[in-house]
Amino acid sequence: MDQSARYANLDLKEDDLIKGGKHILVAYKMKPKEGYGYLEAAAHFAAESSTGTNVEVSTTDDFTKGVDALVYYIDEATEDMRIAYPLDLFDRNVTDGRMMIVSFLTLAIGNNQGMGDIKHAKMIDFYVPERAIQLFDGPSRDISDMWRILGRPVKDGGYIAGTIIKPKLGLRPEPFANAAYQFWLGGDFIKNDEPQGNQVFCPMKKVIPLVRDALRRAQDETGQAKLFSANITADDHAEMIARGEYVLETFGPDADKVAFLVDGYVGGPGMVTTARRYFPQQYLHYHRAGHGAVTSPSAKRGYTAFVLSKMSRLQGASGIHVGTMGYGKMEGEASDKNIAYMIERDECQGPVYFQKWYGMKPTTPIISGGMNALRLPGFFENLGHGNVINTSGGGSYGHIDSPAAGAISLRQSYECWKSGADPIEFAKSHKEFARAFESFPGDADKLYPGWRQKLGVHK
Ligand code: CAP
Ligand code: MG
Repeated sequence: MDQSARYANLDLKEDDLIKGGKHILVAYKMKPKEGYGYLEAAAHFAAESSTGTNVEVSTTDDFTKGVDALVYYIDEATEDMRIAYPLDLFDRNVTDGRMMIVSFLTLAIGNNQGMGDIKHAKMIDFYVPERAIQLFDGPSRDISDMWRILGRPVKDGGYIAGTIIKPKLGLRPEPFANAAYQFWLGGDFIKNDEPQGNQVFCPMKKVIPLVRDALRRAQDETGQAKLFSANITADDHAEMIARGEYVLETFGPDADKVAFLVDGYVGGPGMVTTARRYFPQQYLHYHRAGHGAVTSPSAKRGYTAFVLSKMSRLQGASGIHVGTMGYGKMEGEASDKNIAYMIERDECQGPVYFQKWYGMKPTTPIISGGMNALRLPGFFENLGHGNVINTSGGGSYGHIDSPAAGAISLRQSYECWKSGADPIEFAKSHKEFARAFESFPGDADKLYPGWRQKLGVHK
């Protein structure tokens, strides 16, 4: 059944829809299956994503038609399809009338992902009108809170040197806390790795008091504040709260130094919102493990990493992993810097839509995945600033001298880039940075050819 007379209106102008402020606009790359017309498939897609199904139903009335999603732009050659979703389509909380990402996803990337006449469809951007921005939680804490705790300027406070406790799993409580202490002697921020929580060989109630003690000792020794991002991921809302409360209680007077990490992609929006609403005083660290299943450029379905990140700001993530833009070990490219700009700025041009955030707090780009002191200068150069949290697990615990030296090498790397120095020259007067070359010789050979000779390393 061709539903394009009802679910498509190609005369609608995007500018007018934006000025009207009554729609969420969504841009997809969509391809119908063989034998289906583009507009017909697009209209069916909009129907299934809003008020319709594959047949007319007798219960539809005139009001229903007022909340139809409408295809307003198509370009078959480029597979571009854009749909306007009336704001009233989206579910609101009973408790406080607010909007929720789960409802947005259920419509905009719901049943349409499995339709028989659609070969594939992937969301590449979306536009949120001012009214909807007002109705999402947004972050309650942001990087300025971290900078303040660290005693840095709250604007442009710069690079936060972080790590992930490694090995990923398999440390018992004492070695775990010791690994934390070692890094904190030189660095600022440590997170649990995404699967670390309450394993039988490292129970939370054994390890967290030791981590708290390590933090206190490192603070005493260095005279600097230290930060810990504790993983409170769990299926159960009550379990998450129990974990969070336990960590805060254990950290006591240092509880302001605690962030909460949630595996927000596998856990879903409910998990993110549990952390955002129940612990609004804590920095909310969104780890996106699993996202590649839908965001990878090789996946023609789902949504992009850009879309995931943009949604996370609406949900209230204080920070989210945004990859390393091709400089680390995970998939990504230099142009992914636009993901960082979209979540940290008050207005930004996305792949399709220009988005204003109307003062919503920023979400910090968290840079992670195969990073080390040698890879960072190029990364900063591409991004154009260093106001990020970087977690380098291998890059810290893989430093040949110590985790503290690894941490210091990261900070030196930022200082090197910031001062515009040549990394090899800088290494001559910065020991930990210099030793990073010997720690990661494969990277050194690739990024700084001739480094051995220039630094006098002959091993
Ligand atoms: C990095 C990491 C992070 C990834 C996630 C890991 O460790 O802890 O989870 O960065 O990817 O387990 O691989 P290393 P992304 O520093 O040792 O590589 O940040 O892209 O979401
Ligand atoms: Mg990890």
